[in-house]
Amino acid sequence: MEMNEYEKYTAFSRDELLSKVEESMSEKRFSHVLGTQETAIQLAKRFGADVEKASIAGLVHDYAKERPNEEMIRVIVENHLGEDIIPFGNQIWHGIAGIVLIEKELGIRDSEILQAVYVHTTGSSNMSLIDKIIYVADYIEPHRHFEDVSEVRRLAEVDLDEVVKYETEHTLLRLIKEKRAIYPKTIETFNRYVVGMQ
Ligand code: DGI
Ligand code: FE
Ligand code: FE
Repeated sequence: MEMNEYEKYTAFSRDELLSKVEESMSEKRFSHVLGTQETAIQLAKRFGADVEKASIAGLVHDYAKERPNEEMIRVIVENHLGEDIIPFGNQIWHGIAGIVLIEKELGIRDSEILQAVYVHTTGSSNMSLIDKIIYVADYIEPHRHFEDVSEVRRLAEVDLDEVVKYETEHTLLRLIKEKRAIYPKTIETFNRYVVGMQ
Protein backbone atom coordinates (compact mmCIF):
# COMPACT_ATOMS: atom_id res chain seq x y z
CA MET A 1 0.00 0.00 0.00
CA GLU A 2 1.31 3.43 -0.92
CA MET A 3 1.89 5.65 2.08
CA ASN A 4 0.22 8.66 0.47
CA GLU A 5 -2.93 6.59 -0.17
CA TYR A 6 -3.03 5.58 3.46
CA GLU A 7 -2.59 9.19 4.49
CA LYS A 8 -5.76 10.17 2.68
CA TYR A 9 -7.62 9.12 5.81
CA THR A 10 -5.34 10.07 8.70
CA ALA A 11 -3.36 13.04 9.90
CA PHE A 12 -0.37 10.73 10.47
CA SER A 13 1.95 8.49 8.50
CA ARG A 14 1.32 4.77 8.62
CA ASP A 15 4.17 4.27 11.13
CA GLU A 16 3.03 7.13 13.36
CA LEU A 17 -0.49 5.74 13.43
CA LEU A 18 0.79 2.26 14.27
CA SER A 19 2.87 3.66 17.17
CA LYS A 20 0.01 5.71 18.53
CA VAL A 21 -2.26 2.66 18.56
CA GLU A 22 0.45 0.43 20.02
CA GLU A 23 1.14 2.92 22.85
CA SER A 24 -2.54 3.08 23.77
CA MET A 25 -2.94 -0.60 24.68
CA SER A 26 -1.39 -3.78 26.02
CA GLU A 27 0.80 -5.96 23.82
CA LYS A 28 -1.89 -8.62 23.75
CA ARG A 29 -4.57 -6.26 22.54
CA PHE A 30 -2.21 -4.76 19.97
CA SER A 31 -1.67 -8.27 18.54
CA HIS A 32 -5.45 -8.66 18.35
CA VAL A 33 -5.67 -5.29 16.59
CA LEU A 34 -3.02 -6.26 14.01
CA GLY A 35 -4.81 -9.57 13.45
CA THR A 36 -8.09 -7.72 12.95
CA GLN A 37 -6.43 -5.31 10.53
CA GLU A 38 -4.92 -8.15 8.47
CA THR A 39 -8.22 -10.07 8.40
CA ALA A 40 -10.10 -6.89 7.46
CA ILE A 41 -7.70 -6.32 4.54
CA GLN A 42 -8.28 -9.88 3.29
CA LEU A 43 -12.07 -9.55 3.60
CA ALA A 44 -12.03 -6.17 1.84
CA LYS A 45 -10.10 -7.67 -1.08
CA ARG A 46 -12.39 -10.69 -1.21
CA PHE A 47 -15.68 -8.80 -1.06
CA GLY A 48 -14.70 -5.66 -2.96
CA ALA A 49 -14.53 -3.03 -0.20
CA ASP A 50 -12.06 -0.16 0.06
CA VAL A 51 -8.92 -1.89 1.35
CA GLU A 52 -7.38 1.22 2.95
CA LYS A 53 -10.54 2.08 4.85
CA ALA A 54 -10.88 -1.49 6.09
CA SER A 55 -7.22 -1.53 7.10
CA ILE A 56 -7.41 1.72 9.06
CA ALA A 57 -10.72 0.79 10.69
CA GLY A 58 -9.24 -2.55 11.76
CA LEU A 59 -6.19 -0.81 13.22
CA VAL A 60 -8.15 1.74 15.26
CA HIS A 61 -11.29 -0.22 16.20
CA ASP A 62 -10.24 -0.89 19.84
CA TYR A 63 -8.26 2.34 20.30
CA ALA A 64 -10.35 3.38 23.34
CA LYS A 65 -10.64 -0.05 24.94
CA GLU A 66 -8.12 0.58 27.73
CA ARG A 67 -9.02 4.16 28.67
CA PRO A 68 -10.01 4.78 32.29
CA ASN A 69 -13.76 4.68 32.96
CA GLU A 70 -13.80 8.29 34.22
CA GLU A 71 -12.33 9.56 30.97
CA MET A 72 -14.79 7.51 28.89
CA ILE A 73 -17.77 8.76 30.90
CA ARG A 74 -16.54 12.32 30.45
CA VAL A 75 -16.33 11.78 26.67
CA ILE A 76 -19.87 10.34 26.62
CA VAL A 77 -21.36 13.19 28.63
CA GLU A 78 -19.45 16.04 26.96
CA ASN A 79 -20.21 14.80 23.46
CA HIS A 80 -23.86 13.93 24.19
CA LEU A 81 -23.40 10.33 23.09
CA GLY A 82 -26.41 9.18 25.10
CA GLU A 83 -26.13 8.62 28.81
CA ASP A 84 -28.23 5.46 28.45
CA ILE A 85 -25.01 3.65 27.52
CA ILE A 86 -23.27 4.46 30.81
CA PRO A 87 -24.53 1.42 32.79
CA PHE A 88 -23.27 -0.96 30.08
CA GLY A 89 -19.60 -0.32 30.72
CA ASN A 90 -16.60 -0.09 28.42
CA GLN A 91 -17.52 -3.11 26.31
CA ILE A 92 -20.29 -0.95 24.89
CA TRP A 93 -18.56 2.44 25.28
CA HIS A 94 -15.29 1.80 23.50
CA GLY A 95 -16.63 1.84 19.95
CA ILE A 96 -19.20 4.60 20.43
CA ALA A 97 -16.99 6.97 22.45
CA GLY A 98 -13.93 5.63 20.64
CA ILE A 99 -14.78 7.49 17.46
CA VAL A 100 -14.51 10.83 19.28
CA LEU A 101 -10.97 9.99 20.44
CA ILE A 102 -10.02 8.51 17.07
CA GLU A 103 -11.12 11.68 15.31
CA LYS A 104 -9.48 14.01 17.84
CA GLU A 105 -6.23 12.16 18.51
CA LEU A 106 -5.63 10.27 15.26
CA GLY A 107 -7.15 12.82 12.89
CA ILE A 108 -9.43 10.29 11.20
CA ARG A 109 -12.56 11.95 9.83
CA ASP A 110 -13.79 9.49 7.24
CA SER A 111 -17.41 8.74 8.11
CA GLU A 112 -17.31 5.14 6.87
CA ILE A 113 -14.27 4.31 9.00
CA LEU A 114 -15.78 6.02 12.05
CA GLN A 115 -19.12 4.27 11.59
CA ALA A 116 -17.47 0.84 11.33
CA VAL A 117 -15.70 1.51 14.64
CA TYR A 118 -18.90 2.87 16.20
CA VAL A 119 -20.85 -0.34 15.52
CA HIS A 120 -18.06 -2.92 15.73
CA THR A 121 -19.19 -4.44 19.06
CA THR A 122 -22.96 -4.59 18.62
CA GLY A 123 -23.49 -4.38 14.89
CA SER A 124 -26.52 -2.39 13.74
CA SER A 125 -29.74 -2.98 11.82
CA ASN A 126 -28.25 -1.43 8.70
CA MET A 127 -24.62 -2.42 8.28
CA SER A 128 -22.48 -1.28 5.36
CA LEU A 129 -19.93 -3.61 3.76
CA ILE A 130 -17.14 -1.99 5.81
CA ASP A 131 -19.22 -2.30 9.01
CA LYS A 132 -19.66 -6.04 8.34
CA ILE A 133 -15.99 -6.52 7.51
CA ILE A 134 -14.80 -4.99 10.80
CA TYR A 135 -17.51 -6.76 12.81
CA VAL A 136 -16.45 -10.11 11.31
CA ALA A 137 -12.67 -9.51 11.25
CA ASP A 138 -12.78 -8.67 14.98
CA TYR A 139 -14.51 -12.02 15.57
CA ILE A 140 -12.38 -14.36 13.45
CA GLU A 141 -8.89 -12.80 13.47
CA PRO A 142 -6.11 -15.36 14.07
CA HIS A 143 -5.88 -14.79 17.85
CA ARG A 144 -9.53 -15.66 18.45
CA HIS A 145 -10.34 -19.11 19.74
CA PHE A 146 -13.80 -20.57 20.08
CA GLU A 147 -15.53 -23.77 19.08
CA ASP A 148 -16.08 -23.86 15.31
CA VAL A 149 -13.72 -20.94 14.64
CA SER A 150 -12.12 -22.84 11.73
CA GLU A 151 -15.51 -23.46 10.13
CA VAL A 152 -16.45 -19.81 10.60
CA ARG A 153 -13.15 -18.68 9.02
CA ARG A 154 -13.88 -20.92 6.05
CA LEU A 155 -17.39 -19.53 5.80
CA ALA A 156 -15.88 -16.02 5.72
CA GLU A 157 -14.07 -16.99 2.54
CA VAL A 158 -17.37 -17.36 0.71
CA ASP A 159 -20.24 -15.62 2.50
CA LEU A 160 -19.78 -12.56 4.71
CA ASP A 161 -23.49 -12.25 5.53
CA GLU A 162 -23.62 -15.80 6.83
CA VAL A 163 -20.81 -14.94 9.25
CA VAL A 164 -22.59 -11.77 10.39
CA LYS A 165 -25.58 -13.99 11.11
CA TYR A 166 -23.55 -16.63 12.94
CA GLU A 167 -21.62 -14.08 14.99
CA THR A 168 -24.75 -12.14 16.00
CA GLU A 169 -26.59 -15.27 17.09
CA HIS A 170 -23.67 -16.74 19.03
CA THR A 171 -22.72 -13.48 20.73
CA LEU A 172 -26.29 -13.00 21.93
CA LEU A 173 -26.51 -16.62 23.11
CA ARG A 174 -23.30 -16.17 25.10
CA LEU A 175 -24.45 -12.89 26.68
CA ILE A 176 -27.72 -14.49 27.75
CA LYS A 177 -25.96 -17.57 29.10
CA GLU A 178 -23.64 -15.31 31.14
CA LYS A 179 -26.61 -13.13 32.23
CA ARG A 180 -25.02 -9.96 30.90
CA ALA A 181 -27.01 -6.85 30.00
CA ILE A 182 -28.08 -6.78 26.35
CA TYR A 183 -27.65 -3.44 24.64
CA PRO A 184 -30.73 -2.70 22.47
CA LYS A 185 -28.66 -2.37 19.31
CA THR A 186 -27.44 -5.94 19.75
CA ILE A 187 -31.10 -7.05 19.58
CA GLU A 188 -31.73 -4.85 16.54
CA THR A 189 -28.82 -6.57 14.79
CA PHE A 190 -30.27 -9.96 15.74
CA ASN A 191 -33.73 -9.02 14.41
CA ARG A 192 -32.30 -7.79 11.13
CA TYR A 193 -29.61 -10.35 10.35
CA VAL A 194 -30.67 -13.52 12.19
CA VAL A 195 -34.47 -13.24 12.08
CA GLY A 196 -34.36 -11.45 8.72
CA MET A 197 -36.70 -8.63 9.70
CA GLN A 198 -36.64 -5.72 7.22
O1 DGI B 1 -13.22 -5.30 21.92
P1 DGI B 1 -13.10 -6.76 21.60
O2 DGI B 1 -13.00 -7.61 22.83
O3 DGI B 1 -12.04 -7.08 20.61
O4 DGI B 1 -14.47 -7.21 20.87
P2 DGI B 1 -15.90 -6.48 20.80
O5 DGI B 1 -15.76 -5.01 20.81
O6 DGI B 1 -16.65 -7.09 19.66
O7 DGI B 1 -16.69 -6.98 22.07
C1 DGI B 1 -16.37 -6.70 23.36
C2 DGI B 1 -17.32 -7.50 24.22
O8 DGI B 1 -18.61 -6.90 24.21
C3 DGI B 1 -17.52 -8.95 23.80
O9 DGI B 1 -17.26 -9.78 24.91
C4 DGI B 1 -18.98 -9.05 23.44
C5 DGI B 1 -19.56 -7.92 24.25
N1 DGI B 1 -20.87 -7.45 23.79
C6 DGI B 1 -21.39 -7.41 22.55
N2 DGI B 1 -22.66 -6.99 22.58
C7 DGI B 1 -22.96 -6.74 23.88
C8 DGI B 1 -21.82 -7.02 24.67
N3 DGI B 1 -21.78 -6.91 26.01
C9 DGI B 1 -22.91 -6.52 26.62
N4 DGI B 1 -22.95 -6.43 27.95
N5 DGI B 1 -24.06 -6.24 25.93
C10 DGI B 1 -24.14 -6.32 24.57
O10 DGI B 1 -25.19 -6.06 23.99
FE1 FE C 1 -13.92 -3.93 20.51
FE1 FE D 1 -11.49 -5.98 18.86
